[in-house]
Amino acid sequence: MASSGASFKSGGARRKATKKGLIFTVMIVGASGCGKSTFINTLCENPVILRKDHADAEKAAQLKTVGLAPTTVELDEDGLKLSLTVVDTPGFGDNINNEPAFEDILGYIEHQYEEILAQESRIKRNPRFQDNRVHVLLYFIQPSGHSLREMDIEFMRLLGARVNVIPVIGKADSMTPQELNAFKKRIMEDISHYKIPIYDFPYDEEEDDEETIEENNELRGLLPFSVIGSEDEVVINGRRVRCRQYPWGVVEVDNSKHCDFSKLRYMLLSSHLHDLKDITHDVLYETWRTEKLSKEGHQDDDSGEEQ
Ligand SMILES: Nc1nc2c(ncn2[C@@H]2O[C@H](COP(=O)(O)OP(=O)(O)O)[C@@H](O)[C@H]2O)c(=O)[nH]1
Ligand SMILES: [Mg+2]
Repeated sequence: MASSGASFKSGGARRKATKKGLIFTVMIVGASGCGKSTFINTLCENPVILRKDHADAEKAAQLKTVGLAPTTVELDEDGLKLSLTVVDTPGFGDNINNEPAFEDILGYIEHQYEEILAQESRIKRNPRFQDNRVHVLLYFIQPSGHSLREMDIEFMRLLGARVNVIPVIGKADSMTPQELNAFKKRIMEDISHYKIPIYDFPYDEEEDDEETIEENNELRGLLPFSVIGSEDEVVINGRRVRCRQYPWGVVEVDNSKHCDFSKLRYMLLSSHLHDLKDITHDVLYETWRTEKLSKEGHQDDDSGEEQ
């Protein structure tokens, strides 16, 4: 599968939010120190994740292994209640052999699918059952200026078959705009060369309206999103802005001239939230389910269904 559900329609206001609000889960993966925890706090607009440098020694020692740490925050996005769960993966990529970390993360994602399958097969549904499927995985690429590392390629290839993967360049303020553009271009060349299945804002030329097509093309053109994280605010011209301060000036998190953070946040939590959820259910979960049941030797009576 080159792209997660290229035949899938995007957008579309089909679903009503429940009383509890919409449920959405994001997983953050990438090397230590590339700004994941800071990004999560910036995304949630709350210090939900204790950063390494703030944490006590015990916590830091714990961070040396891959921990899968889900945190849920309730957000209000333009009047829409959103229950956002962010799964941090501290310790990823810190070992010489990262296969166990890949397995842990894949295991976590597939475990949520197992739970759904078990729930679907019950005669009486559990009313308190919570769908914990991961709707999108943000893969942080270090701002090295080179290209993808072997580990990045392997990881995204493996996980892209199970979850919507969106590549992101962390700490984008460590590169000049020219360096950043060249780096983005090289990464996309690698992604296409190695046929890495990422979420690339799929649309249907025939079914989708012009506006959707244009928006998706624009977002696709930004891939991989460059992000800057910060928990600090300063007042500039009477406006409170989240930024990183340097002796030569400030870089603003929400300024689209400085990085793609605001566009990424809007797309995740607003414009493409339903599309990411739909692809998770209709394509990724469905593929996993079919593979699993065929492996176990289940057969439909009316087999003849073609994929
Ligand atoms: N220059 C720069 N530094 C950052 C950025 N985000 C985080 N940092 C710093 O990088 C270090 C590691 O960040 P952290 O969020 O703990 O990374 P994690 O290990 O991936 O969770 C901290 O000192 C942060 O203050 C960023 O966007 N730009
Ligand atoms: Mg961290």
